[in-house]
Amino acid sequence: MKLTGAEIIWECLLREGVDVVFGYPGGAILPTYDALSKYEGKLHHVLVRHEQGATHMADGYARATGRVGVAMATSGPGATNMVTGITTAMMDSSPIVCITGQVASKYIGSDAFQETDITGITLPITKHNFLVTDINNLIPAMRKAFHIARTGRPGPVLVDVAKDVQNASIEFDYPTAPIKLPGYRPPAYASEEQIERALDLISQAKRPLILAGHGVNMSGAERELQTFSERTQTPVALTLLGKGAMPESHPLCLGMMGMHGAAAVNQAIQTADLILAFGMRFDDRVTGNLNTYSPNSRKVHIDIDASELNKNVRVDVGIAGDLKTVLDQFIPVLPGLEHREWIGEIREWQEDGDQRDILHWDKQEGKLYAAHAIHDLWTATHGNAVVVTDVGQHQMWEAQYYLHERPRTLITSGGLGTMGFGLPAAIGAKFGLPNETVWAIVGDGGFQMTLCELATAAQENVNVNIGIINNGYLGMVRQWQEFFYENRYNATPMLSPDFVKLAEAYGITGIRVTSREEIPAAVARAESINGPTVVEFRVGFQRVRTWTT
Ligand SMILES: Cc1ncc(C[n+]2csc(CCOP(=O)(O)OP(=O)(O)O)c2C)c(N)n1
Ligand SMILES: [Mg+2]
Repeated sequence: MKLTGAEIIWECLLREGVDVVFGYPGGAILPTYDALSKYEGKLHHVLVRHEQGATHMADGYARATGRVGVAMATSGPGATNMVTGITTAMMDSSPIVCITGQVASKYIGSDAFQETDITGITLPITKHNFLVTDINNLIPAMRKAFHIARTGRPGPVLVDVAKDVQNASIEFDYPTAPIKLPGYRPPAYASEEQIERALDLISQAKRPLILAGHGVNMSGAERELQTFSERTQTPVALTLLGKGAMPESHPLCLGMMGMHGAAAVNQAIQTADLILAFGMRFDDRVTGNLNTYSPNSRKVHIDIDASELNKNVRVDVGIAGDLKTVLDQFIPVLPGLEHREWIGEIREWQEDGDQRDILHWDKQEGKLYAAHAIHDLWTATHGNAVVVTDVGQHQMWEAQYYLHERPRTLITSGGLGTMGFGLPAAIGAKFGLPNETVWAIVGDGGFQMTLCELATAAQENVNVNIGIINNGYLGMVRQWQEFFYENRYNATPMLSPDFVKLAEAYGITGIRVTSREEIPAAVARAESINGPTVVEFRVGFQRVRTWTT
């Protein structure tokens, strides 16, 4: 049967298991939008309000489900509006496929209306990209895009399809053979020698520590991690994106490391004699000064991306492989160990530090603070919600005060730190996980960057709860001004609209919370409404706990 390029795009999406596409139309992608009528009922298209939102929704969907998220846009400004979302996905290894229309192939290079070289622009921010100017290349490009996005170290892939290709027709013959790409062979296993060398270090260690990152969640290695930790009695520290890799209620789970991590966890890293880094990449927010980072430890690093090994931190054993596969290789040969003294030492540091102190010392003032809001949201949701954050202090308070028991229940922009991520990513997450309670936790600043997506949430009646932590400031920046710029608050006090009225303008219920007592009822009310809800938490300004080296 002959199909147009436009129809082939949708056929390929269906064959890749895509059930929702987040997008925005325009001239160069219009043939594809026109063909959408044929696919009604098979696949849902969500009309976003800005193409950045489409990419964050695809990203949120991907992080929530482990499946590939899909965003679609037109050429030129539509495509360039995707750049921030693509970079966000790239930095956090999130598998998305972005499909953009391009001007007709004969106009490419002529500065045609809405022409931009989006494959050139996105070269450094995609795992791979394709420009399709011949309909015979369309099916291979679509199949390769999904294969590349989801295999190995996942990441964003862009397919730019010229308008004449969307209009052309060919016989639709969808290949079933597995995709082979020369030079692309994601590593899977550890060698026996690597396992033996690592086992030697594990048996000798007195103060071992596992650093668990995003890779644990992405490769689905939570059970293997827990078995490894319990068998060898090795405590586990989490990166921000590693939250959920191990239940935070588990006695061997210490919580978050790094700049906004717990002091005891960072002290454990500095004191350890063996670091086992699983699916993490020694980001500077985790290590601080590399010259003084964990100076007395031997190091074993397992990561799917060989280029991460010895990139920031030199390691004794570097294993390029899929974390779940490699941990499965270790488990049958792991010795049963005890590290009572070491664990006892860490417990003492934890008691000294009492990371939840803010909840006690300012309680008397009767004021509402962000830490209260997040802590009480954690209690009210029984720690069981999928939380999608924006970027800033509220993000770090979430990481400190909302304890996660399950993988993929914290979705946050770690690597790029993209303000404006929270609301659209939460909408995407809810599409992926319709049966989960989803909370977006956003700041007054970041929310205003993408709040146009409230209209998307309203039009689609997405059941997402939006908690705005309104401290009247670009709080995280103000905090840096306090630390390093002698309290000169240039460009950080921020006026906001009346968020309750704003929600109402979109036909969304808005709830205002000004005291701690109101939180449980507000959360219950928001969750009882089948559709989007905005809860504004009016909080006093506070500094978020920070660790400096
Ligand atoms: C797109 C973008 N622009 C600027 C920044 C720098 N930045 C990081 S946190 C922050 C303040 C965020 O303010 P708000 O959203 O109110 O959250 P709060 O820190 O107050 O909780 C800024 C401006 C950023 N991360 N992303
Ligand atoms: Mg703020």
